Amino acid sequence: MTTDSDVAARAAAAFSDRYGGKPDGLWAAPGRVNLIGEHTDYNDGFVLPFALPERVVVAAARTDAGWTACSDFTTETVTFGDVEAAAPGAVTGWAAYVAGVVWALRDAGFDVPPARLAIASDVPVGAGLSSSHALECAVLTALADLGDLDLPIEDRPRLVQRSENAYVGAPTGIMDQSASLRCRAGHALFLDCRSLEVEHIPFDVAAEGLAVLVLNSNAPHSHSDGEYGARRRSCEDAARILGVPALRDVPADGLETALKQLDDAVVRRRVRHVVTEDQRVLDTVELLRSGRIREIGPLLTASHASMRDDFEITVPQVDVAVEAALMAGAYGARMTGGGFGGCVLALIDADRAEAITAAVTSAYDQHGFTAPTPLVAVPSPGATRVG
Ligand code: GAF
Repeated sequence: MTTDSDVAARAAAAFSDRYGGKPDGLWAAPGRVNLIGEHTDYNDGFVLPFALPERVVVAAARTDAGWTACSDFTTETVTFGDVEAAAPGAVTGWAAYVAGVVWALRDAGFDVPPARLAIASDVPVGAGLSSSHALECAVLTALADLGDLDLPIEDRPRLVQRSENAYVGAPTGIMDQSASLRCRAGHALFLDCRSLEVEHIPFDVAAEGLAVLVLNSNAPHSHSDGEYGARRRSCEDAARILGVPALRDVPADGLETALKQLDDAVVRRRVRHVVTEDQRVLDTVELLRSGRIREIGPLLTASHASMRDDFEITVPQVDVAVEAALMAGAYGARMTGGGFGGCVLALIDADRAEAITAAVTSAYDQHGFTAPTPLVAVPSPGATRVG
């Protein structure tokens, strides 16, 4: 068996430690950064994420009955059988992400193989880089292979979303699973969240002397689940009032007319964010298709302003990071992910990563914030077998 990274080696070692022997295989799924298109996925709109090199790796082997999972970040080993796998919510904590995938597969009629799983990860947790979706996608990929399930790649994101929505209980959209499962190295994933059609858009920043710097604001996520659900309900209510299936159906040039039909100023702001953000994704894709990477900078920054002022999902830490990165020469910067903390991304000249990190760190220092944690995000492949 070959392993292609420390994380894979850790997963294999965790398997041997807890269960003895060797796994049947190793499967990896990455975290993601969303280049642009925030809170548009559950509005049937457009998103443009790319996968990170940071991954969850699952070492797995078939067994006789039930499912057992352990992870190298906890001493806990969780076992569940048919009963728990049939009852959303029966398994809680980190293992819910494993049980949820088993449940979603079985609920869709698949004969899921009983298995032992050992998990390792280097996706930062709680940073808005989709560590939990990476775990679910790695588990799904492992179980699909182990059971030789006839499960086309296009159908996999919806199953992971069902696991997340109905078993784990988080009302998330379809972006993160699609990114983790379907991204390609050197490309961003242009996803139409209604049709689920994808286009792999070349995004070779290094070839242009550029980099995407990701700074974890280390801001604690507060009430993020409740706020996320509230934003989602507000968008769905607005679509109902406007008489459209989803906010995606409000065209950018019909925005002013739509806003006049909405009495509530807060709802008007939410709608303006979603409609303008969809258009920014389309504009970004157009620029990338013609190789004009630097020119997407202002769209990234406009996306941030829209999240800050209209969708109201930023916190001071991310606003300060965006401002400081721009002052230090970034072409554009924005918060990425669900919001209320998490990470900021900045499109920068590759040789400016240290200088821009230092500028943001110094601004954080002045505000009394905990220093940000940097990583340079390289567009990487989606979920795959790695050993
Ligand atoms: C979270 C969700 F999981 C995604 O579905 C998406 O809505 C995102 O927030 C905001 O764009 O990552």
